[in-house]
Amino acid sequence: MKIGVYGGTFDPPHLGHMSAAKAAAKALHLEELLIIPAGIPPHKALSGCSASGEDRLAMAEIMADRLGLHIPVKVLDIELRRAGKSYTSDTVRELKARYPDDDLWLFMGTDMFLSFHTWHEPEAIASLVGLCAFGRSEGDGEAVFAAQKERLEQSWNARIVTVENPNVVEVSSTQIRESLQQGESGAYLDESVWGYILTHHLYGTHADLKSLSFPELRAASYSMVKAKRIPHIRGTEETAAKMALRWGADEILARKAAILHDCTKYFGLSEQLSTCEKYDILLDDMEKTTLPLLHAKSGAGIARAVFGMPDEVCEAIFWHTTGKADMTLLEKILYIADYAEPSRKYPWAAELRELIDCDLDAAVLRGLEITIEHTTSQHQPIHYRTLEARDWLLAHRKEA
Ligand code: DGI
Ligand code: FE
Ligand code: FE
Repeated sequence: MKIGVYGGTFDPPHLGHMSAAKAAAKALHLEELLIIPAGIPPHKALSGCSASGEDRLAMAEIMADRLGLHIPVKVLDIELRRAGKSYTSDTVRELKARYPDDDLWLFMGTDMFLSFHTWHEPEAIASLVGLCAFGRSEGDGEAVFAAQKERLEQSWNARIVTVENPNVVEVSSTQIRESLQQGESGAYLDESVWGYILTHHLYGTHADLKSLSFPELRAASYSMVKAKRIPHIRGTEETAAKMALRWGADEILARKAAILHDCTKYFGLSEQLSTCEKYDILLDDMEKTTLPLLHAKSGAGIARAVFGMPDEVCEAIFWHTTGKADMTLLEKILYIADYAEPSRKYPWAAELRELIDCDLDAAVLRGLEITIEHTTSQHQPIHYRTLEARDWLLAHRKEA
């Protein structure tokens, strides 16, 4: 199997890294990519305001997921766990022991490639892996690499591939750290990586999480979830905003509730339970053991305690999975926008999209019935709040 190896400080990972990784993965026809944040880089001192290894690992995980490559992309902490300087030769030996039968290709940018012969044990590296050099600025074509390529091929029999990157993004982590420190927003960063930086106050940023702007709040929420959930969150926000205008609710609150509604969706059971405990959220016995129900509760806790959301928003998030009897307008809007947003591909989504414009209660009722049918077909118990919500609407709703 052909495996790419992308090491770096990733302090922070940025669009230049992502564009290079995509171009190299495509050019080499990789079947897997390993991203390896450096512990103590041998060639440069970490800057004064650099992020911890733990944060760089977390940001690398976000980048890996956001690459959108259709091959496995794994982030390894082998250099972060190793004591002393992070020598690539040690890393490559460790990888070769792990992947003895695979064809490993080490990524490097122009400057690293041109100084390759000065690295620690370059010959050993070249004997174990292929070298994949990519340009870091627009002028870095074949000509820049040619002499060094020939030299390494002749002296050490190195296997070398140079990659043209038509979408090269010319930026460095140093520039990004400086602009973040000066309070500029996250140019050249993936939105979710920027959200991670903001919520963890990295690189001298000091955003007040309780009064984030909309772009900041979106970035913060997206940084907590997998890439594949982001279109759903965007769709829920736009649907909720339109419904707020249609039914006379506060559009700002509808957007805020939608942006944060699934922010804890990927927390595991123990993190869900500890989050609820931390924010004094009481759970019933069924909720304690039913993972899909818990993100609404923990999400409401984080919306209030971390992001300073008003009660109406927190309540809408709190009830967005089960619903409840006698829901407020905002609660109904979030509950049903979550089902009817455009990225939902279920056969019944089209029916809901029509209903949300003409009969809000009928739409919520239909959503509840669909949940009950779906949950029953999965042989899962139905939460009593879901049944109460349906029964309340059956008894009270005004026919349109
Ligand atoms: O978070 P989303 O996927 O966007 O949507 P959601 O918050 O409505 O969660 C849907 C999940 O929750 C789905 O897996 C079904 C589950 N669910 C909803 N109501 C009930 C339920 N599961 C059980 N066991 N009982 C319920 O009443
Ligand atoms: Fe949800
Ligand atoms: Fe959702």
